[in-house]
Amino acid sequence: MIIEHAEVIVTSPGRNFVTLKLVTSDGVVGYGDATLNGRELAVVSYLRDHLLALLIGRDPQRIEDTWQYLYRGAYWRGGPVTMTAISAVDVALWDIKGKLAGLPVYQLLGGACRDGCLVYAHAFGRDMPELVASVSAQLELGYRAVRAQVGVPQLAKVYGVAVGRETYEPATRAALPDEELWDAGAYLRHIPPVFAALRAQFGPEPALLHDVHHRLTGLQAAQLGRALEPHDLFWLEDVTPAENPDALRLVRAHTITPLAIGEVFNTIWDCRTILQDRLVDYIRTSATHAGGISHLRRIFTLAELSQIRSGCHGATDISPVGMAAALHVGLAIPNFGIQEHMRHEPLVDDVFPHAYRFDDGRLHPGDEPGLGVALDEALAARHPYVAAYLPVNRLGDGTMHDW
Ligand code: GCO
Ligand code: MG
Repeated sequence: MIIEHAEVIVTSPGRNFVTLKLVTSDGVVGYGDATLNGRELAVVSYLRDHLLALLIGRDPQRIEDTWQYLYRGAYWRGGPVTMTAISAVDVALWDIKGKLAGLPVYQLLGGACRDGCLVYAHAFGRDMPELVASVSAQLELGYRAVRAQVGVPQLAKVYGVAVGRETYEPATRAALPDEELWDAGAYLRHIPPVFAALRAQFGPEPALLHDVHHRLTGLQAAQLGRALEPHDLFWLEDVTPAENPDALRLVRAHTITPLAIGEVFNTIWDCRTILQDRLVDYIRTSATHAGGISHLRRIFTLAELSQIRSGCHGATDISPVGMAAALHVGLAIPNFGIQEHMRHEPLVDDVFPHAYRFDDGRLHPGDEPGLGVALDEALAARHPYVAAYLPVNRLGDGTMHDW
C-alpha cells in the first residue's frame, strides 16, 4: 500500500482552516490539521509546493520514518511553517493507521489512562459583571475549569475579550491587522482584585486560569504571580515571551502560582530547557504546531521526567482535526493535565463532523477508527479562504510590543 493522493483543502467557515488530506492506494483517507493562524497560506505553499510530491508513493504505515524524512530532509529545521506542515502529515498518517487497524488512535498509543480529558472553557467580560455572568454560563454548561479574561479600564481592547460579539476570535478578517494598546501597569493593578472577586463569587472549587499572552517582563510576571497566590489559580499562562527561559526562571524564583507555556513552541528543542529545569508546571504545545502526534508525545514524555503535565493549546484556530489529535494523546499519556476547549462555531462542527464529545467537564475522543473526524468537502468548498490577521500590540508611545 502507498500514499496515492495528497491534497490541501483550505476553507473558511467563519475562520480559516487548512487541512491536509492523504489517500492510500486502498482508499483509506487521513486528515491532518495544517492551520497557522494569520499565516495560513505559507503552510499551504509549504505543503503544495514542497511536501506533497514527496509523500506520493511512500508507505503510509511508516509514520516515524516519514517524520524524520521531512524534518531532517529539509536541512532547514523547525519554525511554525515547517512544523505545522510536518504536523499535518504526521496526524494524517496516524488517522490512516487507526483506520487500517480498526482502532481509535488512543488505543494505538497504549490505551486510555483516564475516562476523559479535563477541559477548560473560556470566559470573558469587558467588566466584572460581564465576567461573572460569563464564568457562570461556562460552569452551567458543565465545565469544571474556566479561563477568565477581563477588560482593563484604561485599554480599549484587551486580549481574550470580545468587543461587540458573543465569542472571542483573535483573528480579524481584514486587509491589515487590528492595533491594540498595552499598559502593563494598568493591567497589573487591575487583575488581582478581579480574581479575588471571582473566588468570592464562585468559591474554592472551580479551577480558574488566566492567560497573559507573553506580555510581561520577568519581574512584572513575578509580581502578578505573587499577587494571585491567595486566589489559587490552576495556572497562569504565557507570562513572559516564550523564547526566553531565563525570564521564567526569575518568575519561578518568586512565586508558587503554577505556570504554563508552550503554544508557540514547535519542537521539543524549543521546550527543552524549560522542561528539564522545571520552569513551568504545564506544557501547552499542540499536535497542530509541534510536530503532530509523534512529536507531541515525545515532548510530553520529556515533561513527565520533570513532573510537568500537559495542557494542550485548543483555541478555535486548532481545527477539530487538531483537537481530536490532542485528545487521543491526552487520553493515553500518564501526565495529562488539562486541555483547552474553545468551542467552535456550529458551522465549523458541520464542516468537520467529529466523534469527540463533551460530558461532565471532560472531552472524550470517541471510539471511531483513526481520529474520528471527517471533512465535508462540499460544505468546505462553499466557504473559501478569507484573509485574516492576528492583532498587533503597541505601547502608549507607539512602541511595538508582544501581542
Ligand atoms: C490560547 C491562545 C490563543 C491564541 C491564538 C493565536 O491560549 O488559546 O493564546 O487565544 O491567541 O490561538 O492564534
Ligand atoms: Mg494562550
